[in-house]
Amino acid sequence: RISWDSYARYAEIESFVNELPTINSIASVETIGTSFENRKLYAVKISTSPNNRKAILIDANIHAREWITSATATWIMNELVTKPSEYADVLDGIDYYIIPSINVDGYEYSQTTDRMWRKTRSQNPGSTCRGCDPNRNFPFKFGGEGTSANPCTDTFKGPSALSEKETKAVSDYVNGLLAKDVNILAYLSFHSYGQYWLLPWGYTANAYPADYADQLSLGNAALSAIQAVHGTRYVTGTGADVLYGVGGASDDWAKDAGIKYTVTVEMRDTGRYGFVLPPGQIVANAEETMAAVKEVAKRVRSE
Ligand code: 0X9
Ligand code: ZN
Ligand code: ZN
Repeated sequence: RISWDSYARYAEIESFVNELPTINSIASVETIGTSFENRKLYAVKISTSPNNRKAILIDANIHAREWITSATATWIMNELVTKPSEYADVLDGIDYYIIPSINVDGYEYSQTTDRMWRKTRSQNPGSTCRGCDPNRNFPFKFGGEGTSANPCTDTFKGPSALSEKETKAVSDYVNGLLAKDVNILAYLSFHSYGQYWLLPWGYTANAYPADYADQLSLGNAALSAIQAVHGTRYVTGTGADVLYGVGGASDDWAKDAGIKYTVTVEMRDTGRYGFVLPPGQIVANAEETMAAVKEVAKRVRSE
């Protein structure tokens, strides 16, 4: 079992997700692929009804060093699976598809060798530098703003879109759900840090989808919900207006694929500890994130 008073190793995350269906049959686990170093990649579905309903998809840990994101994803799973009646307002009418860690090789490397590792761990032909930035490796605006062609940089886009087994697994999984008519209305990509609720479009500044008013209204509702829990203040706006333009990111790719609400959630903090968020903040961060998820569920349910 994971305790959420420290950051779990990937082996613990694996045994945790595989245990969930034995705790409550509302959870089911699927292996969605394997990593470059052959670790299994998982998605957990949490659903209180056999009818194919509206769905929210969550991914975490695209970036290796952003440990709080997988800790939060597993905490959310645990709450929903062990206390479903407490979370009736989250579970009613909505199915959850949660990927607890995408960049598992990078995550383990950041645990054992280099705490600040960000990328995957794949080998780049002709270079001794490893990995590419999975959040520059998706097919939408691949190679655009904020991306690098140099394998030795932290924003290396990779040799081609979906060159990484990990991004390919996510893309295949999401496309597979959409092909099965799973009605994914929201896609939350968990990152850290900065306390931002980033909306599309993120590939360039001053670009807004036609439904931006809806995006912003959900963003503002999420901000209030987050602040109500522990007073934590987030900022919302497009990824490119608030931070910087990024091509090949998962958020814009999901929006382009037709998912209405796509958000990059940059969790705690604003820089005091940065990526090295003390484990004592895991639960508080997860609680306020759950409040935001509840707000998203409320919105999605009425769409
Ligand atoms: O640079 C990123 O990939 C994200 N920030 S992080 O510090 N977690 O690396 C922000 C991506 C926001 N999305 C877009 N701008 N498309
Ligand atoms: Zn990130
Ligand atoms: Zn609390």
